[in-house]
This record gives sequence, structure tokens and C-alpha cells, in this order.
Amino acid sequence: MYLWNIKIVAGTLLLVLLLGVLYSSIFQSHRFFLVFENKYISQLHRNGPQPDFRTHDFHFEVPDHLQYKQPSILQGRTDVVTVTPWLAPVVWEETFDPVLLDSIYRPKNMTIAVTVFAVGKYIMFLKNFLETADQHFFVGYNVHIFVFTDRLDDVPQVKMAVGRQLTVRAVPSYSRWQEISARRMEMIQILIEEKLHNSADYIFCLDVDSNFHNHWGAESLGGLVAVVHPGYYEVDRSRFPYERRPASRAYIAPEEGDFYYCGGAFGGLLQEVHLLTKTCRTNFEADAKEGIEAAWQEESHLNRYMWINKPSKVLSPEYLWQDFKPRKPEIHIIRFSGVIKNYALIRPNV
Ligand code: UD2
Repeated sequence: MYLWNIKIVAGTLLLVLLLGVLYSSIFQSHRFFLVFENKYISQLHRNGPQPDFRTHDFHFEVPDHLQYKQPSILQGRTDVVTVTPWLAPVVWEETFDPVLLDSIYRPKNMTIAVTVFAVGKYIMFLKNFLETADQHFFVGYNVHIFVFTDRLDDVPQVKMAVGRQLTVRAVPSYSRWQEISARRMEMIQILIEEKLHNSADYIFCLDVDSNFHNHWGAESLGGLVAVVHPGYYEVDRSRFPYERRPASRAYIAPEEGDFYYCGGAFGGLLQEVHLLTKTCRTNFEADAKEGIEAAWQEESHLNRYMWINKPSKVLSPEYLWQDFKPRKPEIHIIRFSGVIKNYALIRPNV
């Protein structure tokens, strides 16, 4: 009996010891995991504290019995490519169902921010931009448009639908158009940090000298969103107007690059666009200190950024056409397009 008791005590002790070893090994590996995560986060944010962005759910719930056309994986557009080699969708007309997308995204009650700069004489384009945005851009969603201008008194009164608002921000007027265009990155970065990070979900940064002509909606939402430039989608990459001087931080070699993206339309989740604008601004300023201005200013830096940080959604040239270009057969619809303008008359310098 005495021997039996000793065996029970020894067995219990052994079990406790084993449980202790098991617990401490789980606890330790968990701690290691946390330390690793913290280290990773602090490495990512080494250039200063990051704003506290909204979190997002990517759960696609639709109402039961929603009626829409049966999807197919055999039939669809055959005249264009609808996915990149890194498996990001390329959005063309007839590749999505707007009714289905709205039934997923509208109930999320998101806010889409827009930035548009109208500095100097470019204020003349603002009225049409705003009026056509009201008719075609994210109709039925919360849209908050931020107009940056040096001509506060000339901002037109435009009637906007319920759920849409406009805020005007004063900006300095630079004497060179290149500076006006490029400085947008800095101002968008600051806007996100100061105001938007916790009050909007997605942001699109658009050129003012453009009008909306057709639907632009939830199909364009994505982490990082770029638009393929209408002037270069049929061109070999060695002929893209990337920055070609290795001394610039926007440099891309002739045998590199995916697409040539527009500086006039890009967007995505706030945290993604924050990182993009911050990086492009930093690189633009570092170049300037060394006396270099990239071939197409912030557009060159944006293209460099997108080469390394692939967009998760690519919008076809339907999303930024140019009025002077005849429409091509693959362009079934033009959603947004740059107006014809006389550069000599509207820019502060030539
Ligand atoms: C291209 C890009 C543009 C920008 C530029 C390079 C497209 C369609 N456009 O257009 O986004 O990357 O190359 O710098 O991809 N602005 C003013 N006042 C001025 C000058 C410019 O407000 O005096 C603003 C305005 O919002 C305008 C934008 O900057 O839409 C771009 O300037 P742009 O339209 O003159 O540039 P552009 O046509 O060379």
C-alpha cells in the first residue's frame, strides 16, 4: 500500500513536470512570435509613427435571392487581358456586375475620399469635374471630395447628392506647373495623416482637367489601385516615358516595368495610398536636393513605386482616356477622360 502511494505521487509529479515543460514551450514560442511581429512592425514604421487606420472586412455577403446574370469561367472578354501576371484583376467593361458589387459594398457604409487640385487657372476645370463626378462617380456611396486650390473665392457652388460633401483646402501657388503637380503627393500624405485616416476607407487622387462620362464605382476598389495610361498600353516597355537616369530614385531600366500608369488617377485603401504618397514625396524631395527632377515628376515616382509594390487592382484605360484620342475597339466605354487643353494658356510656365 505504502509503495503504491509513492508510485501515485511520483506519477503525479512526473505529469506536472511534463505539463510544465509543454506549457512553457508553448508560452515561449508565442512570445517569440509576438516579439517577431513587434520587430516587423517597428521596422515598417521606422520612418515615424503611422496613423491609426480603419480596419476593413473583406467578407463578400450578398442578399439572398439577388438576381444577376450567371457568371462563366469559359465565356467573357477575349479581346483584352483581364488579369496581371501577379493575379491582380484588370478591370474592363463586361468583366464585372455593378448590381452584384453594389449589393456587396453599399451595406458596408464606407466613405470614399477624393483629392483634386485646382491651382491657378486650372480652377476653370473644377465645375465640370464636380458636376460629372456627382452623376457618375460612386453614385449612392458616401463621397468626400477635397479640393486643393489657391483660388478659394472661385470654387464653384455645385449641388451634390445626399451623402456627398466637399471640403476646400488652401494651397500655395508654385511658379512652375511641375512643382504644382508633384507637390500633390506631399499634400495627400498630410491630408491622410491629419484628417482622413479614421474618417474614410478608400481614396482616389484625380486630375481636375478631366470629366466623368460613365459609371465609375465599386469595381475600382482595391488595396492599391493604378490606371494604365491610355497613351502607352500598346507600346513596348523600353519606350515607356519612365525616368531613365540611374541617378534618380524614379529610375526604371529599359527592360523593366509592367505597364505605364497614369499620374492622373490612382487610389486604394488609405494606408496603401499613404505609403505610396509618402514614398513618392520622400524620393522626389531627395532627388531635388541632388538637382534631379524626374521626367514626369510624381508620375515617374508613382511608376517606380508600382513597379516594386504591385497594384492589387489595375484599371483599364477606360478609367482615364484622353478626349483627343480616337476611341479604340477594345474601349467599349469611356468612364473618365482628360479634356483637350491649351497648355500655353493655362500653365504658369511653359
Ligand atoms: C500628366 C498626368 C498628371 C501628372 C503630369 C506630370 C495624366 C492624365 N496626367 O498630365 O497627373 O502626373 O503628367 O506632372 O496622367 N495642376 C494645377 N495647376 C497647374 C498645373 C497642374 O492645379 O497649373 C494640377 C491639376 O490638378 C492637373 C494636375 O496638376 O490636373 C496635373 O497637371 P497637368 O494636367 O497639367 O499634367 P499633364 O497633362 O502633363
